[in-house]
Amino acid sequence: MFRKKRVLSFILACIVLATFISCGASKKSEVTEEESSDLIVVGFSQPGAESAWRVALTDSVKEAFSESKGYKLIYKDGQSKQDNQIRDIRTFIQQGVDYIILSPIVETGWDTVLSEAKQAGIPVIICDRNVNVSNEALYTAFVGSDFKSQGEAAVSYLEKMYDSDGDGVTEDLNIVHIQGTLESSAQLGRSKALAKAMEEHNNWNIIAEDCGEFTKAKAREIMKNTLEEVDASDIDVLYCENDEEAMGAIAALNEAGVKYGVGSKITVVSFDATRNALELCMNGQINFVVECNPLQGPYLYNIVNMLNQGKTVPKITYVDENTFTPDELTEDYIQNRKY
Ligand code: GZL
Repeated sequence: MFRKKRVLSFILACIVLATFISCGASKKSEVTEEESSDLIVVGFSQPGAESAWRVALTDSVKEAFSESKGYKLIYKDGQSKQDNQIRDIRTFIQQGVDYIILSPIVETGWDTVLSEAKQAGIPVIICDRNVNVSNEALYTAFVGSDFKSQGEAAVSYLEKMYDSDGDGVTEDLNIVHIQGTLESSAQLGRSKALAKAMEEHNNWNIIAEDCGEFTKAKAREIMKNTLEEVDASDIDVLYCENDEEAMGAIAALNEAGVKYGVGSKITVVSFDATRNALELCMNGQINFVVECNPLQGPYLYNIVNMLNQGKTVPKITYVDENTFTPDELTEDYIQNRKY
């Protein structure tokens, strides 16, 4: 009898405990739901995660729009497909987010979905790469890079490097050009600058050109194929439109035992300035790096904050960027960088 009583009171104690815990939990979710309804919801559509640079941008935006700052960020990776990004933006519209941040994989093809966001009264901020739309009012603001001047920085480096007597006439140049995702602003700006230089320097020749999709693997393949078609001793410049591509091409040059970088025939130029690439630059494997700043979170945060306060925001905000050569770099400097 006594034993039966003890089992019953034990079961009772368990029931009481379980009820108490679930009350606590629902109290917790109640609070969170309450809190989350006060949070400003931002939908963030990224083209993909193709590079260390892209990951740094994602982290920067996640850090800027944290719940502790009153925001709820819904992050979507478009898996390198525009259709996925368009689908993700439509989902944000259905979810009734307060703002949409879009890093567009390519420049065109956004008019329709941006009109839908506008009709829904949701401000869209374009970040990193730009859009080319029929009506600029389809988006509220752009935060990102000036890719044309990035390309021009690389070209003027080559002009200085190959115009040793400063008479404006450079030596003959054979260039291997590994492009980024075609029709993306980054590719268009970096390629256009080189194309313009080709017109101005009729002794500059592009001896190989292909699209590396901003990835290491694709660039390595392109460089490997190029070395099968072109004699390495005929290459003067390797113009890679991001660090991943430069590192891929360098891997192929290493495999082929071809020398490159400072003190050798092949000058390597890259874009982004991620830590790994700056290491390669510091030790002379990459001659010149044009920075593309992925720490765009704080810039975007300022824009959204101003919009929250009903303030007018600048249509275009270019992020701060730099260029690097080996002698300008130290291990300390590189290790202290966020990306
Ligand atoms: C540039 C950005 C590019 C980077 C690449 O702003 O869009 O995409 O240069 C990345 O690393 O893939």
